[in-house]
Amino acid sequence: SQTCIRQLYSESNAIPRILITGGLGQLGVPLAKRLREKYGQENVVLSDIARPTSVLLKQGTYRYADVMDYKQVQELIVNQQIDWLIHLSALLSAVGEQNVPLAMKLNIEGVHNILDLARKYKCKLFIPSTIGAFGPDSPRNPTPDFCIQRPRTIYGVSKVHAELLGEYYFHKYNVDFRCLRFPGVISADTKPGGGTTDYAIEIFHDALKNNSYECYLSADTRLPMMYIDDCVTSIELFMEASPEKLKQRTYNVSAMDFTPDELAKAIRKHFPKFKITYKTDARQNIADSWPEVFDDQNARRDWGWKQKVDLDLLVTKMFDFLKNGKV
Ligand code: AKB
Repeated sequence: SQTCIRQLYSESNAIPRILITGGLGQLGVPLAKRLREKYGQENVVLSDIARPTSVLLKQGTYRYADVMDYKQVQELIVNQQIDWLIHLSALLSAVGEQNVPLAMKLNIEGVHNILDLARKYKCKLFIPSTIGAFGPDSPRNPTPDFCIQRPRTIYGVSKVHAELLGEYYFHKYNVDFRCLRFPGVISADTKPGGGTTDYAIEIFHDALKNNSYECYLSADTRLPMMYIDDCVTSIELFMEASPEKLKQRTYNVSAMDFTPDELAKAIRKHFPKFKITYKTDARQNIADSWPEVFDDQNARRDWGWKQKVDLDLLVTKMFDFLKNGKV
């Protein structure tokens, strides 16, 4: 049970105190929930620059923290006795292209601050990367962990920067840096955050509301994807993996891949009259430069990554949540 796990951790004196930055985006809230169940509500601090809902405030500690403000995050790490930093703050691919200066500040300077603080306070550090860290010169089907990376978005460039700098801090300063490259992550409880893979979330909302969806990617645009629960599990497993297991510090993880046409077919099993139409925009160019199928065999081999949710189960879970407010 969770109590036993907590007891075990406290007996070995290793229960971590965790700070999550950018915690009010798509990943932070479900991740905090999972980590609080495991390590205790009092050991996970969620932070962001937005105002939290009162429901969220009841779930545990929330602090204002702007990752571009070094001293503010430093103060939080010191006062809260933080051992693990989970750095989720970032502008995603589509919104990043609309505000490159902000993306550079947040995604690059923010990472510099966090890396330096992880070094100074000997924190274990997790920074997510993405399929967007690859580009038109990368092999797309499948895309392995190690290959050419020449992304064409500021988001992708900043994520390659984070991967390389994190690995540099690991080799140079022994910072326990860990990084997973995520595919499009699909969840029902937060609004899509300005990514290229957002269609795979919006489609469920529109299917319920209008029984139709106009997709900004073409019917045959294949992209790797993952359900939020699997994403959270991958972070949990990876952060807990003993260092000897890690043969590298940055791993691809994936769960499935599909096209808008295939997703629409899976939705029609629930709503036979569901209609999808297509009107591509600038996000098509981004998707065309990204992996179609993600090769995550190293994560599976080294630390036991395995997804639970496939396309059909994903569709069922999304509709269950959106219709009944539960998974
Ligand atoms: C995006 O589309 O920008 C993100 C991602 C794949 O990293 N969801």
